[in-house]
Amino acid sequence: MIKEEFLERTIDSTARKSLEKADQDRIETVWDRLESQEPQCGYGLLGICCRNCAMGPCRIDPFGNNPTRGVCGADADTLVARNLARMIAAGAAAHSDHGRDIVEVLHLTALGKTSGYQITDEEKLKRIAGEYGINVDGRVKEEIAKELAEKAMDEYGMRKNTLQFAERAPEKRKEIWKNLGIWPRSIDREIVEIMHRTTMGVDADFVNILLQGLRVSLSDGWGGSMIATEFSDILFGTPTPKESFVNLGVLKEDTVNIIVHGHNPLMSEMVVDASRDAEIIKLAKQKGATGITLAGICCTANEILMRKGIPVAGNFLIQELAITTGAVDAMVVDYQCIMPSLVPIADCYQTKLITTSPKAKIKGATHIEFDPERAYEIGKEIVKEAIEAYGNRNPDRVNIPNHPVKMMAGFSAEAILGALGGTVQPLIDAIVAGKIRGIAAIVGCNNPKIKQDYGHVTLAKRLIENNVLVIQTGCSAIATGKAGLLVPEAADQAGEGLKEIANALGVPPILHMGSCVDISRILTVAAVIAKELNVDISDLPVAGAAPEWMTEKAVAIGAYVVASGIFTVLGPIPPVLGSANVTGLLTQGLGDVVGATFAVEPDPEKAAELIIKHIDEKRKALGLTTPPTGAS
Ligand code: BF8
Repeated sequence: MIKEEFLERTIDSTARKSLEKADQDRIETVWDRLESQEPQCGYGLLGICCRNCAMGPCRIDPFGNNPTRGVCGADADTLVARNLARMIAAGAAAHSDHGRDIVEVLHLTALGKTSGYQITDEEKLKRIAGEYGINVDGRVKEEIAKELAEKAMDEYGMRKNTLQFAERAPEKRKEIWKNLGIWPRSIDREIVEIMHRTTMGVDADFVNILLQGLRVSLSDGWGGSMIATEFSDILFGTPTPKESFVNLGVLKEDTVNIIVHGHNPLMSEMVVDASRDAEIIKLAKQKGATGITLAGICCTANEILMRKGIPVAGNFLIQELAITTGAVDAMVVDYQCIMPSLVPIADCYQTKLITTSPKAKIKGATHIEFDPERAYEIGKEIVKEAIEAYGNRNPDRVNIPNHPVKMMAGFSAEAILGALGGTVQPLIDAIVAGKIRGIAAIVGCNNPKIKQDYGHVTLAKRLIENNVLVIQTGCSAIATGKAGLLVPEAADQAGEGLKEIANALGVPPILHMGSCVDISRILTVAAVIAKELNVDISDLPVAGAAPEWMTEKAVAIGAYVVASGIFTVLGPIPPVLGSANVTGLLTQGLGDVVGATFAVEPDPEKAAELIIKHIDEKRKALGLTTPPTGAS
């Protein structure tokens, strides 16, 4: 019998079993630490505290009593807007710096200065180069890649003054951005400008601050994230549909088990290749293992799942529990969403925790630094460390829960278009006919404040039952994968119309489109559909949701999705309620400005209703009749 409190923490059966084991082994987890933080700071939750100068820290009374202003005189509106803008900037920085690393490696690869990398998708290289106005005729791929990478590098600086991929948006959307003065000029510039504007004594107009927040978010969605996605496809291949498995059951008792965790595929791709190296596999067998199992956690998992079909051990809240299985010989991390708590847990189970990025060291972990010039050799070194650690594994402490669940992933924009015969018209026809009521993107994290995966899975189920095609990325996609919804057979749980379309195409009713930077793939598809219909993105029967969001990256994503014209429902409340003006702008005012707003709805059942209502309103405005609700 699993303890009631563990049933409340997660709906993932493998996580529940691992929580039991963690408890028996006296391992402290993220849920325990959340409890020890409660009650959390009310000022922080409302966004009305400021540490931006040494006259503070300041806070503002949420009930309108004194203090109503910080020492400098900033009021609640300014504080909340500043704090939110800094969250957006931090999130955009994370995605965009990931993109920068990809651009650098593409550049070095073009110069012949890397080991293990190659230009895998030459067709895509030429297509993207064409978008950037680069002549591709009669040139070798390395020459084109070098010029393309250099043009992208310019987009991080201040000479070019525009972002190429923003041109993908429909004309009406581009006009909105230009008229509002939020067309992104560069990636780094917008982020730096937020830091400038929100330092002591600069921008104190909450509307002005938030507009810059939208601009920085656009430089992420249509800039850094889109570059990360498209340039990764050039290096590692554009994803195509493939089958794999998910949950902690992908680990095996008799193999060397390696988990890659983090976001950037540069290192994890090399670990994948090294783990398939015949000489390395031989070494593992010499140590008594039957082979090497590689699995992923978080978004680097999604990257190598999408392109290589590598199985997924779990999403964000699984990282600690994976180690408590006692079966992980090495966990290899790059950056983002990596809990420092992994160090003491890894120590308990003789797991090698290996950090690889100079940007993300953790005290107590083994650091093997990523270097693109020796990337493949480093990949082999890492796998050898895992093989060594396998020899130290204590079989008495191993407990791998359950059986893995089958899943399908790999739905890049190109793969979706390919499945539809090269054009979005069949998708549009299905929407017009009401077989597909609309499209909802469910994305984002796990958050221990919410029962793990419950928000994602419940919302996805309700939407597909109502013929809403669901597209997903990030930890959200892993959640529905674990729940068995990312297989074609799950179409049986969809409404009749969606079921018919999914069955005809042989795809699940929920399409896994990749990692969080791959939300840019969703923007690309939305832009293609809007252009085809000669409308704006905000006219489409489309919505977004982040039912369990947690990181600053998710705030940046929410901002660019709304700024792109897509209504978005958040589960957890962002720290904005300390300002009625900011809250009003985000939930209502933005509608008049960018044609979309945020809503907050922690209950996924109600969130589904909000999304369906929104989709039906958009359908009506397009002159499409609303199909009967429900059910298969
Ligand atoms: O970039 S969904 S917990 S892993 S932040 Fe992190 Fe959130 Fe997961 Fe991916 Ni995205």
